[in-house]
Amino acid sequence: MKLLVIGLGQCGCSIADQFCALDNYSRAILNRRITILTDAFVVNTNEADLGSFKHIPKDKHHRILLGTMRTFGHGVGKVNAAATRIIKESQSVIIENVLKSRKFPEADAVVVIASGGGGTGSGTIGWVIKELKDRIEKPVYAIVVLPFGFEEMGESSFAVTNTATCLKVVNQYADAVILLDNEKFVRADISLARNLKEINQEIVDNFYDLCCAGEERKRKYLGSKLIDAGDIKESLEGICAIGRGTVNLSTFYPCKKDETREEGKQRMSLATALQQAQNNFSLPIEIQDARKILVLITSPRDVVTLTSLQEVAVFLQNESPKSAVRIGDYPRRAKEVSVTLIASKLTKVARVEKLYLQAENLFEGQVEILREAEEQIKHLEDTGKNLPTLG
Ligand SMILES: Nc1nc2c(ncn2[C@@H]2O[C@H](COP(=O)(O)OP(=O)(O)OP(=O)(O)O)[C@@H](O)[C@H]2O)c(=O)[nH]1
Ligand SMILES: [Mg+2]
Repeated sequence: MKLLVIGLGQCGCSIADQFCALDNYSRAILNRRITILTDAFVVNTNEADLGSFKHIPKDKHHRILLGTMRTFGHGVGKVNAAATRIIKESQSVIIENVLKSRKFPEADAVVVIASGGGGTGSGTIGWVIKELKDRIEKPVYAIVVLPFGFEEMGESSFAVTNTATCLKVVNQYADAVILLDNEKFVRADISLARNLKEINQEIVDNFYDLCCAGEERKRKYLGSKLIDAGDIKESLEGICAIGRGTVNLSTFYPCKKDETREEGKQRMSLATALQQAQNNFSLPIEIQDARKILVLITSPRDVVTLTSLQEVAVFLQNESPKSAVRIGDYPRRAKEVSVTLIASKLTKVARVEKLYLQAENLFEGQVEILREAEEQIKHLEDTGKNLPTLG
């Protein structure tokens, strides 16, 4: 599956840049030589941010600055409504660049990425997706990043109100919305910058085998149950979570001395990788709330037997009886088993419900906070009213 990627705001742009890094890695002569991106664009209202990416082409068609007349290149300072006003005035700039992209016809889908908590990405992503859906026939998927817990504190958290209002629009227009919860992956022992870098790498790496599997041209690497763009498109719907687990096979692999023992070890590795994939879901979810599941097992060819495929399918079907499960294999990796798992069309998402309710309370509280602030400021000014005025 080949993607065209658009990053909006700082977070969206950083993840789009990471997608470009993954594409470079995948295309490398010493690696798979598979292209997974047709093009990548970054968009921001902040000029300085646009200069900071390593892998996105450096021209102004790929690094798009919006709203200069309103922000003078300094961003919207977390006010997502201001970003929405800007995108409504200038969104065709993005679409025109996308449509002019040389390999656009080869893209199977467009992926638009932003954080919910910021201003630019959060305020623009819904409207960019709407315009794309109006103008192109390809599926348009969103990746929306949910805030860290510490950003949700206080009675005026932009992160909460921005994320909630962003999700409301994105859910309405995107073919599927993959949520990535920063809070789920936060590590207290490392810097914020390193946290963000690792989280971005983690989310993007989820797409590596998934996108490569259907683009593989060498017969020896074709799965017996191939997962290609069609399966992925059928599997992605509504709110989704994605996760991946990887387990190293024994260094003695492929030791054939004791085949039964070896097979036992391989099945154990597969079970562990599957469990890890569930633990690594980009969002806290209950898998029984999914209505569609996609699972791709990447491993050396002889590791995945028909029995082990069946075992994985039966396990997931039992865990999530109402889901349509699609399963595939990709005989590519050496000495490791990797499981990529997508839980899609989620019917309950506690994290999103909580954000919506929290945002509603904050919006209600805002009116009172503003009224009280004005009253107190007025009181402060009144206290000094008898002082002489300078000049
Ligand atoms: N995972 C991840 N989260 C990020 C990254 N950068 C920022 N965030 C999160 O995104 C939110 C802030 O959004 P930004 O993308 O910085 O904001 P923006 O869209 O540029 O909007 P403005 O700066 O307000 O114009 C916060 O919740 C951050 O925790 C990143 O590189 N990776
Ligand atoms: Mg910014």
